[in-house]
Amino acid sequence: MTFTERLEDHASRVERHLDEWLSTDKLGAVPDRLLDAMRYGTLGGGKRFRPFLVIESAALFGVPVEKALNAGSALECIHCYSLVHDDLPAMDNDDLRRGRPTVHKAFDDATAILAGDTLLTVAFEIIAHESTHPNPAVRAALGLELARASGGAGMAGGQMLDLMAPGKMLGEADIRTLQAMKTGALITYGCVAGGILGEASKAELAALKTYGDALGAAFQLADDLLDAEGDAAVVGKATGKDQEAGKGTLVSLLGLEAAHAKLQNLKAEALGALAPFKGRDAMLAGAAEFVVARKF
Ligand code: GRG
Repeated sequence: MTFTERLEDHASRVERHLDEWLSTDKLGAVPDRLLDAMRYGTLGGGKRFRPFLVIESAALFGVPVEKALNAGSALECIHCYSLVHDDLPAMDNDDLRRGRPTVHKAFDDATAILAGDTLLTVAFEIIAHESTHPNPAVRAALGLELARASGGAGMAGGQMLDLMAPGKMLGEADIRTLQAMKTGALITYGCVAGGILGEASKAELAALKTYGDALGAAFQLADDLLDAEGDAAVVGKATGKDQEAGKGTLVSLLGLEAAHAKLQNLKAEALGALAPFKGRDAMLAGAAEFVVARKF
């Protein structure tokens, strides 16, 4: 199976799993409107790249796909919550997401806030459920790392730094820190979570973290390059949405050529970190190639 086929195959399994979890059967008496908004913001779109990382990192240790679906779906709930909140008028104020109206446009702002809040809590409900792993210590480790990745020193903190960025002269180290928190932390978590599920050794977990950190940085840089080059093609210079908003990106700081070179270096770093898994790392290596080559 090629990388793309595997990505799509896992995405359909994650979709079905999320469809099952986001129901009153699993969650209890969630009001219809809230559940509808949560389902709207989560189902029917997205590459499901983060669950892919959980599933494939776990597979390194012989964990079958179905045993990684809870952790992968929990991570996707956090990702979808972040998108729902990021799209709100108080943040990025976007009308479209995944090719259709954002949750606050399809419902209303208050419902979108609650849908995001509830997806965040559902993630931890899924992790804590005994079907995630028979060993409670493994479930606790998954929950602890997920809280760290998504919280104040992770994604939410990175979003705060991003909101404070306009008007500041951020240097390369500041931008890397911001992006590692805002975007990278969940990607790194995806890789480390697979190792936790597979009861990997400390050295193996460290290798997965190094791989995830480089992959996350590459993911954000590729996103910034797409943003810049989409507009650059029209106006002849890098003026993407984030740059118009006054947010520093590595592309605006370094220029297109150096940013492309950095992207290649990050890919090499990610691939290098997979050395301990030689012979069984094809899908994670494919993920690094995919991130660097992606056009959407
Ligand atoms: C609101 C707490 C809070 C955090 C928001 C995720 C995020 C933090 C902001 C999104 C801003 C953004 C567009 C960043 C670029 C990288 C990114 C996260 C892209 C979207 O992820 P994909 O490409 O999306 O995996 P799909 O739709 O495939 O799931």
